[in-house]
Amino acid sequence: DIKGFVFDLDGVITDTSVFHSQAWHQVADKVGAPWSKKLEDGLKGISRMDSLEMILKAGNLSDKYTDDQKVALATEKNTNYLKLVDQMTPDNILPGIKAFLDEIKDHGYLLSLASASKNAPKVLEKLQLTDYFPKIVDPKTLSKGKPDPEIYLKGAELIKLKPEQCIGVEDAAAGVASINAAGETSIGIGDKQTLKDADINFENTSEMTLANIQKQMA
Ligand code: B16
Ligand code: MG
Repeated sequence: DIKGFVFDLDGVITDTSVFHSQAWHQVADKVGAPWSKKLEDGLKGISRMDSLEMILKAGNLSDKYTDDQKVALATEKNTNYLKLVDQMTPDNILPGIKAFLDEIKDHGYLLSLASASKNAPKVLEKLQLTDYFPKIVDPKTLSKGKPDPEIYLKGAELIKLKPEQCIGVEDAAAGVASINAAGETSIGIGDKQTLKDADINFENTSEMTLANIQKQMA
């Protein structure tokens, strides 16, 4: 029986995936790496330094920068990203998410957050959702990022549930792979083709209700 939900943040609870993309696009332009929809999608759920590596690789530029220069580029991206985060309000919560969080809380499900983002607590604060997530996986404690199962396994552990008692919710292919490898039920939000490995798919967040989930699990 399902007893809890492990949530991704960027692209599921809020539209920050657009901000991440915008800030990375600036870095790609700066270093002269080609930007594409495929690269943009591939960066979703991927840690900050791994994201930078993917961008540099796309432009065959990995060897052109020292480690210090790479850290500087990633820091610049984060500074630009945080400027966008600073302007966020609860209006940036994606449609239906607040209602869904209330619905699952009312039904006694447990909740945790499995975001790769080191900025997750700050984003939750901006959205005024901090109280919904007393349990947050600290990405600094991870040895491997998504698609490795570690982050979703920790999300379940934090709420003292077995993976098979949890549903993971994701907008990224790497995240769905992580949920599946952890042995949880996966919900993919967004393009069905990109998220074809998800057990349950919703085109957008407003479709995510307990009734719709039960329909798809039956
Ligand atoms: P930061 P999620 C991920 O968050 C984002 O999707 C990804 O684009 C970002 O690079 C990563 O967090 C790290 O974020 O630079 O803020 O630590 O989708 O796992 O909630
Ligand atoms: Mg995401």
